[in-house]
Amino acid sequence: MLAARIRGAARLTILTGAGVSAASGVPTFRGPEGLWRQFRPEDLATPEAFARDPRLVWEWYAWRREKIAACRPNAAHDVIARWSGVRPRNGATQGSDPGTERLKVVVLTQNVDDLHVRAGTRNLVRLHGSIWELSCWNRCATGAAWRDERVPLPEPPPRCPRCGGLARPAVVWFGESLDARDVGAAVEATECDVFLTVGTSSVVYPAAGLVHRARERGAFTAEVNLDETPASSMVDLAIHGPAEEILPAL
Ligand code: BJW
Repeated sequence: MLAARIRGAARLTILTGAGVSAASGVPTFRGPEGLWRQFRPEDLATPEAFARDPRLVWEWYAWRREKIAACRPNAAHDVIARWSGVRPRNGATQGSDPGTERLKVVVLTQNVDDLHVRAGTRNLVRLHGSIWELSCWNRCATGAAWRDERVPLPEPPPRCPRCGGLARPAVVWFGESLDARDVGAAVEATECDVFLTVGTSSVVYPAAGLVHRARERGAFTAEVNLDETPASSMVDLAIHGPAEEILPAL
């Protein structure tokens, strides 16, 4: 049913969360093995936490960067990359999957691991930023981010190369606004034929509200997740299973 919907669609929007990277070995946030079982978000993922103890926050991010650096995109990232219109990561000269030639795909991700980038996904909006980018805590030079992929990071906490002040991970913490352009692109992408939400607990806003908006605008909505989420009862189709198996099967 979902495959037929996607085949018939002109515009497909996919919203992804930590569950998409779980099979790659990236820890999720919620659930039995989730990061929030071990750590409190208010101690590590808020501007107040960083202001209080930047070294502690950086130690946590440095640990996560090391874990993520050892991870590779999995079959779910690969399928999403293919649908977004690129050649597969192995460089084979295949085109898009049959029936998807005219499909316009927008991928909205809450993940900061950049595994979608490494899989070659096009039209990607990183709603919560990237763990591989840093920005100036003092917002010198308008707070523009720079890329720093060094693992391990020498002498955390790292410094801003422009003003010498503290650098921070260029991710979106609780209580912080998402980039207005990213929100605009995400809202625009809710104007679609099929809206697919994959591997997200659907509890963190504003991302969690996008599937509702897509449905209001007439999209066929579907969820792929191991478990029930607050979105399960409102989507047109909820498929329970691992994204790395369901997406290739689709
Ligand atoms: C599988 C699988 C497999 C496993 N296959 N599935 C409106 C209402 C209520 C509250 C708010 C609201 N608007 C704003 C808020 C406040 C807040 C919020 O939403 N709070 C709620 C938690 C209550 N939002 C914000 O503060 C946001 N800012 C904002 O809106 O600014 C304006 C504003 C501020 C304050 C008030 C009002 C307005 C910013 C949110 C930033 C979130 N940041 C984090 C950390 C990013 C940096 C980092 O990584 O360190 O983003 S928190 C964390 O949660 C991370 C994730 O991107 C995000 C979502 O998590 P996700 O991806 O869904 O992961 P999990 O672990 O929760 O779920 C994984 C799922 O996968 C599970 O369901 C599994 O079953 C499944 N799964 N393996 C398929 N193999």
